Amino acid sequence: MGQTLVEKILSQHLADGTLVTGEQIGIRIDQTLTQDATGTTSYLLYESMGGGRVKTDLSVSYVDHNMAGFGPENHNDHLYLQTVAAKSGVYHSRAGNGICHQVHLERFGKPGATLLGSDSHTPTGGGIGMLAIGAGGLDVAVAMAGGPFYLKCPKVLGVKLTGELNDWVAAKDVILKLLSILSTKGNVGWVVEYCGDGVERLSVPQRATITNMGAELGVTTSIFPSDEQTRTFLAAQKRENDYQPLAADSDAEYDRVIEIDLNELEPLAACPSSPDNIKSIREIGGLETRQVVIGSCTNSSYTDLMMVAKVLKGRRVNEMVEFAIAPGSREVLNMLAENGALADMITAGARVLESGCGPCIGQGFSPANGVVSLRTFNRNFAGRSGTKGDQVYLVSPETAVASALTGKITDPRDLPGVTFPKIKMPNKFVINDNMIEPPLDDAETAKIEILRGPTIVVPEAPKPLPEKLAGHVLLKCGDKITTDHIMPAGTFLKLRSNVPEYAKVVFNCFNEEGKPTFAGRALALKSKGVAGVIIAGESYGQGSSREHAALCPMYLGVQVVIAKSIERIHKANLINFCIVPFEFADPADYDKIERDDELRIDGLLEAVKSSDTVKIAKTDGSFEFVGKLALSDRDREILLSAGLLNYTRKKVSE
Ligand code: MIC
Ligand code: SF4
Repeated sequence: MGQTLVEKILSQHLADGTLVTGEQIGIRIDQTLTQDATGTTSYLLYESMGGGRVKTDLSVSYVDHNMAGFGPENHNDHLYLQTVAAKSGVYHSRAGNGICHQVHLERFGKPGATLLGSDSHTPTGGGIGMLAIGAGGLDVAVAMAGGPFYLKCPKVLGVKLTGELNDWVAAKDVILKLLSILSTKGNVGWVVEYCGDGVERLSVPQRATITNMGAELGVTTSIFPSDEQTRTFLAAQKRENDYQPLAADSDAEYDRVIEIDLNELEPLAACPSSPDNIKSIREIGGLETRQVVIGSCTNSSYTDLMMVAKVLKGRRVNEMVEFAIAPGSREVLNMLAENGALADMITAGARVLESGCGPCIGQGFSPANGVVSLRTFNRNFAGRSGTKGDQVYLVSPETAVASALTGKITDPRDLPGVTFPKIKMPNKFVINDNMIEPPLDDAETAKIEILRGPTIVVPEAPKPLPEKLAGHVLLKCGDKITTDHIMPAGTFLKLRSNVPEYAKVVFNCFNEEGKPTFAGRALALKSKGVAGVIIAGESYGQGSSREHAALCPMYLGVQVVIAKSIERIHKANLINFCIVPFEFADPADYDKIERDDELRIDGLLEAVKSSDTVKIAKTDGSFEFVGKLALSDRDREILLSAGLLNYTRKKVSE
């Protein structure tokens, strides 16, 4: 039997274990990326491991999330990241150079290579045929130090694309369609591999939109073959040497196959407030909108924005709509500026934002109360925009620009008098890497002094697990709790390098005015030696890779999470910071535990050592249930070593 592309890349990179579905494997990581909001912790932990020159082929540190600079925190982070990158042999892409995933695709991505990134949208690199995986910053630090990355050998879902997209139907509609089929939960342990003749007619930026938002499925990653489209893109980036053709064998067998006929797709939207709440634009058309934003790592490529500029040329944005465009990279912005497209956008009434994450992570442009905001982004979790009760719809750039002109959610096919502007991939991109600082030679590296502003605080190490745990249920939450619920971004994002400060807003969305906060209650218990416990429903920890969603609760004394199910990256982060991730053996037991219950786990340490289950009891003796531990041997060792940092130090000294 032939191999899938995923199997081929995994077997070429296998460093530990055997390629048997569901078994734990370690793979060699060729490239890493970090961004500023996760990068400072990642590099602080990398330094704690001993630092030195990275052992990967290539590592890049990007600044793209925290750029507004209200107060000194952001700039302190940038200076730390730039100097620690120089000290570690890491490329540094400066603030303003663009969003990590877009720039990495343009300047560094390489078919067939593995990429580990401290950002959940790292799978964008799958658009160029990389096996690109999102992880916590500590996992990325280990990879920079030359350690393998551990994951469960995935099941491979073949998504067979046939036909061709019709005018005004976009790559975004492909991934929205897939989200409508698979939803955001229940896909842990899968990788999506695209195949079928429809693939040939999708450009690299279109493929990257699809693999990018594949993160919302909760899969490990998504990947496209590397073919003529890939070669053309790399050649236009003056990187043809990085090209190699790659595809699954013709007789490869997938664990499941889904077929999507591109011809049958229509413009879609993810409605508030989940990326899998999909409706067709025809269904929701006519709804008034007051804000439209085009950008983010999902939809801000040159071809996307040229299409937008052509539609806007000679027209005017609806007077009731605030309309913004954030180009994905400086390369894109430069090209739009040079060919006049930028002027067309500005003339039409667009506000041009800098190349970065911006509104996608609540850094400004929050919508007014009660209005519909249309965005080309990948996430619309409640409140992520910075407005409580927000109504964010995720759409393609085609739908976004059409709606910006009419002031109503508009199917772009219904836009009167506008023919679809087909944008060709340029033969040559305008390349200018002068905002990327390359690694230095050893003599220059030795002279670098790492700059650490006072807002950069080395995170506290986790405490070893107790033999028996006396715990208190600090919070009971429902299904699909995202890491944005656990650790809000927006105005708090600038606190990422300062755990004691950032921890104050853990689960802020559940805090009630005039009542003690989650953090306050947790710290009070911690001071009495009582462990914090979180009870959750399905798909706990969806979304971002932010390890702060484990690190900050750990700082507050949380030692156990008991959920119906936990998402992949978050579960790894919990283990890395020595929080034990239990699942309910019987999901019905979830209903029998309430906030403020006292729980005992007498056999905690023994269970972590060697058992797949443990008894958990209410301290008053009224109820007992079974917690399931789905852990690899390595996970157990990490927990027993009080977290990944200690575990790695131990391994290095051995
Ligand atoms: C996001 O899109 O949620 C982020 C912000 O890029 C995160 C990373 C972070 O929280 O810093 C992600 O996707 O992993
Ligand atoms: Fe940035 Fe948004 Fe992409 Fe996250 S999803 S990397 S915040 S643009």
